[in-house]
Amino acid sequence: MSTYELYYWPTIPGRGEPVRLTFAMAEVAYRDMAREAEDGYALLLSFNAGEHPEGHPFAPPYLVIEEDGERTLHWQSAHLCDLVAARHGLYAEADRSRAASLGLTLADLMDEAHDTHHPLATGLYYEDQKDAAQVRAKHFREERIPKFLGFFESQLDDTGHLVGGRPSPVDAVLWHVREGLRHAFPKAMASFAGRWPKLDAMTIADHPPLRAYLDSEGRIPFNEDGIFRRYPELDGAVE
Ligand SMILES: N[C@@H](CCC(=O)N[C@@H](CS)C(=O)NCC(=O)O)C(=O)O
Repeated sequence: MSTYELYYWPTIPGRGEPVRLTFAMAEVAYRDMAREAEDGYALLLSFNAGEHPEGHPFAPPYLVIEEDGERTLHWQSAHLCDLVAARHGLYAEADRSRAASLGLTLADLMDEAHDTHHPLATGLYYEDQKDAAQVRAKHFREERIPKFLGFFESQLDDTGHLVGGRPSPVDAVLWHVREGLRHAFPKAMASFAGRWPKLDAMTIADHPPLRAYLDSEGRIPFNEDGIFRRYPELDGAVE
């Protein structure tokens, strides 16, 4: 019997959300430690500072797995998704490398979405890098969104799935990223309507446990502290 503890910033979906979606698909219970804690930020900061016996990870999300009395520490969001998916049979072993590759590509896309509002440095406020953000966001809207989403459209099979002809966490994360892009760049995404029909048709309705999670309080709405931020000045229609 394993128990899972997820450690991630308590008020944003961020890079914790792919992991939460994977747990939801697996229908596996986990504790969302920073959201349970009285001061979730302090908990994360102490983990970042290497003050926990499990080890000193680089950056959240972190996952602590306890098994047979032994606690092990893991990090890197795409790796955590793969770990949970593989442990709970969410895809066949033969599909694991493809699923992991697609998951890492989605993490790259999330990084680039983040960098539209923080193009110079994560440690600077958005207000201190607004001019560079305008340039970065224009390139993201006009070049990177089409490259990434066109790629994912080409990877969806005729049943609308990315891996093994059945729903997998990689589908859930792609769906989430599509929703995030629609939140952050509504005008740009409206310009692309009809360009990627399989992506547009993606739904989580074929997976009731996922729907239940999305309708629960566990799901944190997109907000302007996270990766997908709606800053109208960074959005615009694409020709
Ligand atoms: N590639 C890592 C990125 C982790 C990351 O950047 N985490 C953010 C929160 S979303 C953070 O707190 N970073 C602190 C830092 O990089 O110093 C992943 O996907 O897990």
